Amino acid sequence: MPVTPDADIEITGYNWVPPFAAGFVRDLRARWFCEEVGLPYRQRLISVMDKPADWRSEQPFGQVPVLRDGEIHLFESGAILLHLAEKTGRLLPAAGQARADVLSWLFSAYNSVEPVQFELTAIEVFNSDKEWARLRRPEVQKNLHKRHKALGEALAHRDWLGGDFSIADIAMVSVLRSSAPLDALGNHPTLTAYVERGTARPAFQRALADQMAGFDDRFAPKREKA
Ligand SMILES: N[C@@H](CCC(=O)N[C@@H](CS)C(=O)NCC(=O)O)C(=O)O
Repeated sequence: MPVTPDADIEITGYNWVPPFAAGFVRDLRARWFCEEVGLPYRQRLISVMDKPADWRSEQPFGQVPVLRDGEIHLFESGAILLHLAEKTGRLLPAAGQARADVLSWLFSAYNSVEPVQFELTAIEVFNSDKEWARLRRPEVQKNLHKRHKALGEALAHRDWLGGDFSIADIAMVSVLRSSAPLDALGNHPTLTAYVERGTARPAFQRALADQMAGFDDRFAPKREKA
C-alpha cells in the first residue's frame, strides 16, 4: 500500500543505479519508515547520471533522497526520518529519556558509525590497489572494529537500540548492512544478528522490493561500441 500515486508525501530516488548500489540507495530508509507505519507515499525517480537542471535547489549536494510533504521539503535521510517520526508520532518516543536515547542512537548511526565505515569502503571498494590505501587500511579497520564492538555491547541484551524498534534502528541497520561488501561484521555476531533481525522485518522487505522495482536498465548509460 505505501507506494500510492496520489499520496501527499513524495520520496525521490533513482530510476537506475549500478548493480553494486541497487538496494542500498538511501531513499530506502524513508521507504522503510513509511512501510513500518503504513504511510502512503508516491515516488519520483530521477536519473543519477542526468539529474534535473535545478536539482541542487532541492538537494544542495545533488543527491537523493529528497522528501516532499505538502509544502514542506527536506533533504538528508536522517532529517527525513525525524520529520516522518514527528509527523506520525511513530517510531520515536514522545519525550523523556526514551526519546533522548533514540535521538542519540539515530545521530550515532550518521556521525559515529557511517563515516568510519565509509572510509573503509573508500579503501576496499574504490581504491584497493592504491599505495595510500594499503598504508591507511589497518588504522581504519581498527577504528571501525572499535565502533562495531561498542555497538555490539550496547545491543548485547536488547533487540533494538532504544528498547523498542525505532528510527534509530532504521538508520543503524541500514548503515551496517551496507558494510557487507567489507566483510566487517564477521567478528561481531551480535551485529550480524541485529542486521538479520532488522532486514527480516516485512516492512524492510517491502521497501527493498519497491526500490528494486524502480530500477530500469533502459535508463542505464549507453556504452560506446568498441
Ligand atoms: N547524507 C546523505 C547522503 C545521500 C547520498 O549519499 N546519496 C547517494 C545515494 S545513497 C547519491 O545520491 N549519490 C549520487 C551522487 O552523489 O551523485 C543522506 O543520508 O541523505
